[in-house]
Amino acid sequence: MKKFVKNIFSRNSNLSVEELIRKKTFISFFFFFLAIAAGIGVWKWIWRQPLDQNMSGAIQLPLRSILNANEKIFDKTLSPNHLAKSYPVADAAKNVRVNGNIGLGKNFDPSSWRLKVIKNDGDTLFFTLDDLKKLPKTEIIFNFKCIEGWNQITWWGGVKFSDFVKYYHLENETNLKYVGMTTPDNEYYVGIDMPSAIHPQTLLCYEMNRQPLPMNQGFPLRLIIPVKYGIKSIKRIGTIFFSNQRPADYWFERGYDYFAGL
Ligand SMILES: Nc1nc2c(c(=O)[nH]1)N[C@H]1C(S)=C(S)[C@@H](COP(=O)(O)O)O[C@H]1N2
Ligand SMILES: [Mo]
Repeated sequence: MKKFVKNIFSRNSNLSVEELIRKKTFISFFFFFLAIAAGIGVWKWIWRQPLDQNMSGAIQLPLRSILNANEKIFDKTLSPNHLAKSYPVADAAKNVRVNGNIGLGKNFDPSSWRLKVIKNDGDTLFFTLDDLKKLPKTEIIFNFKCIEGWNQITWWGGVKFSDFVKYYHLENETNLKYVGMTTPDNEYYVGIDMPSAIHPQTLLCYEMNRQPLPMNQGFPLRLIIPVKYGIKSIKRIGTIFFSNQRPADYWFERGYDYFAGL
């Protein structure tokens, strides 16, 4: 044993082939376990760190700083400035996946639904689905991507958010930095940066596969925002508001990236 320890620290040229093999094997394993221990150490350290209280309060500060760094790189380079790829009708899924159902409670009364838009002068506007259908209709077939890892090519129709705000002269509102949207029961809510909201592919959507939105897809109106992950495509919009502060965001509060850009 003493000899073996001595061999570890002696020059390779003084060792027999067998001793050299034993030495190298030992050193490899030593660093292998050291790397594992370091990994576990860093992992434990992260979990002991304080939460990002002034942000979401949901994840440890070191993890939040990594998300913030990513955000600096990708926020400006990706989402608002590019078009998501579109596909032919033949590629669109017939059986469209239903994922989240938060905010799609059973107590919903379609006949009393109105889209509520809170203006920044304090005025509130209300729209029926027919009001929205009178505006120019835009369709998009794109690859819908969920942060959980699945994706699906799907076909949607509605009015561009940018057309909607133009038509109803919401310029004072779109000069602000963010749009907030919530379900009628306020159970699900998203915040969207304005460049992504007025992106030409962002729709207030009322059709799927040329049919009215099914209930579980957010009837009567959902957001379709192809430059973001699915978490931002809120189903069943009740209220829209505008702000320079980041509106509350359901998945941000649970530790996800605020922008969720693609
Ligand atoms: N109201 C509401 N909207 C929602 C969700 C939800 O749980 N509730 N889930 C989001 C997530 S995580 C995804 S991936 C998409 C899924 O849309 P789909 O059900 O049409 O596939 O909706 C988003 N919009
Ligand atoms: Mo998702």
